[in-house]
Amino acid sequence: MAGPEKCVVAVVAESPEEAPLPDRVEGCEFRLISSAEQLVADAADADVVLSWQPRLDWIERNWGWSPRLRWINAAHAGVDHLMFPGLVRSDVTVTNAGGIFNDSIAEYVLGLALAACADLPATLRLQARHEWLHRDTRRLAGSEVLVLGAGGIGRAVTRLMNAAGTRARCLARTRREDSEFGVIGGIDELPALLPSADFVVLALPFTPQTRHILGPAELGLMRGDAWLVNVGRGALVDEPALTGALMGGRIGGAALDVFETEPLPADSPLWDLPNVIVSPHMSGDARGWERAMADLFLDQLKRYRAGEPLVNVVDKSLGFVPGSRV
Ligand code: OXD
Repeated sequence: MAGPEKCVVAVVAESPEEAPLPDRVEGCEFRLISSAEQLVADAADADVVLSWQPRLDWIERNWGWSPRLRWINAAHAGVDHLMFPGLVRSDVTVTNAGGIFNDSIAEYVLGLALAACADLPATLRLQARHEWLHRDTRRLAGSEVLVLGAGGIGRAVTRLMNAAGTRARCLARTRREDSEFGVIGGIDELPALLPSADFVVLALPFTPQTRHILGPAELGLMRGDAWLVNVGRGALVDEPALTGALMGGRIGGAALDVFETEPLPADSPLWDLPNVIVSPHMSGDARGWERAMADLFLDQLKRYRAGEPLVNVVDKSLGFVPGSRV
């Protein structure tokens, strides 16, 4: 993909401070776009969009606003918010933020699993009430962990969980040999594997095929003391079925960083369940992520301008970067 002589980059962000880009890059002009109207008015000649904020509504609603558009770079791991028919059918390239969040998310998942083992949510509640109540805890080492998703994030989670002494295995669309893990299981093995898992971690891209991959039947196969950790997308799990399983004590608990509706509505019962940890879609956002994201984009921009292949290219027919290890 050869970049044009002069390259206009529409940076879809709330403020200039949000995306730490340099003031100028030779041959490129950055334009901050912070409203749908501005996209049309100020970026009608944009060659590239850096979608720092996932404003699908602006981009889809105004699709075709720039006849020069060649490439959209999402500052996110998941690009489900961009997979609307007009863009999927077009020859505009989409890239994601592959690699930026892997290790932060892996550490976050490890932290959540350890918090569940230490019964930390109950300890914090008891502490707030000045109550001294001894309980036994649970070891993480030796636990069986199923990680759904074998992209960069799923792989980093599996690696770190194994380093912490768990027996973690990664599952993907289809079973295959893997040079690092020996074998990556297929999602169709879930019914056989769920009944013995201590932890189930969702790190899949959200696509029509992965929607509600954990539904009532799968949740019903989980152990009464198993925990679900979701760092993928809320709709990977049937949220009402999950809420029912948690309320009925049919699974041990859930650490949820993503939800079908975000922000999680104030009246969601998930907020108040004692066996649920709710966090606001922050599992990958360890300090410094913005700098790493900007550096990745600038590197991609250099490739684009030099006519070199971009990395992290999304297969729009799948909705994710296939075969990604980063
Ligand atoms: C995501 C992200 O895709 O925050 O969830 O990057």
